[in-house]
Amino acid sequence: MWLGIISLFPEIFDALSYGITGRAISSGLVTIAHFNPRDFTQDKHRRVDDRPYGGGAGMVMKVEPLEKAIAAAKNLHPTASVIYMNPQGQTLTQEIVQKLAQRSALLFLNGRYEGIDERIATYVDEEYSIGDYVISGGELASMVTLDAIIRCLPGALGDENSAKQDSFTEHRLDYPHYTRPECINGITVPKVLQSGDHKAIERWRLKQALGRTWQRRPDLFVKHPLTIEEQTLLNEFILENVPTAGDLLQTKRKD
Ligand code: 9D3
Repeated sequence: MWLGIISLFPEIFDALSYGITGRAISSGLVTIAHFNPRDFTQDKHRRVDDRPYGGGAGMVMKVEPLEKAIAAAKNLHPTASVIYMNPQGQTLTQEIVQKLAQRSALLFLNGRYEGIDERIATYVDEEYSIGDYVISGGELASMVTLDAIIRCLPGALGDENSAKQDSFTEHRLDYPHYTRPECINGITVPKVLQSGDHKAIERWRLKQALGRTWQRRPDLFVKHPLTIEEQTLLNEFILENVPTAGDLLQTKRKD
């Protein structure tokens, strides 16, 4: 997969060279090409921003350096879709990420300051936000999106991790994890995990995942309803986790 990045701060993307994304890059699974709008300026001050028409605080990214950066990228990869990360875009989901991961070339356009001149919109194919909170520019949003895309690529995850995400793990929260030692501060590892009974372990994990989803993210059950088998497991979880009289009297509180 070819990934083009248009940014005034290409160094931000150096963090992709660690871990899963780093291995995907060094193995040649992904190729990243940077285009800095500042390199496409003509004036001696290399200006990439200017004051907004109509006045007000902040600056706006100028059209010409962005147009030239897009042209340079499209010259290398004419079919690349231009993705503009901005707060007005559609909120990114795992479904969108999986669709993006199927493309052969993407070009990420990153805004700084108050954003880009609206006339660049004619070059933009898709716009995404990473959620309803304010960050300082498009780069970190692109990083999140790139990481999510790259780990979807066949061969990006190590062999032991590569078992493709099933619909269950995508639409439910994870189950609790434990490693050695067996006892820490009086809290022990659930016995079933040490039983070697793989069928029982699988069932326990499924039950915990459903229980935690019910407790913390019941909204996930609206879009992805419980199957009959899941409902049975969740009922068991609820019954097994009914607060005791001691819990209700708060006799165990440490504060
Ligand atoms: C505080 C400035 N805001 C005035 C109403 C507008 C604004 C401009 C530029 C808000 C954020 C930004 C920079 N953010 C992004 O470019 C961005 C972003 C985000 O802030 N939140 C979630 N997703 C994204 S994608 C790109």
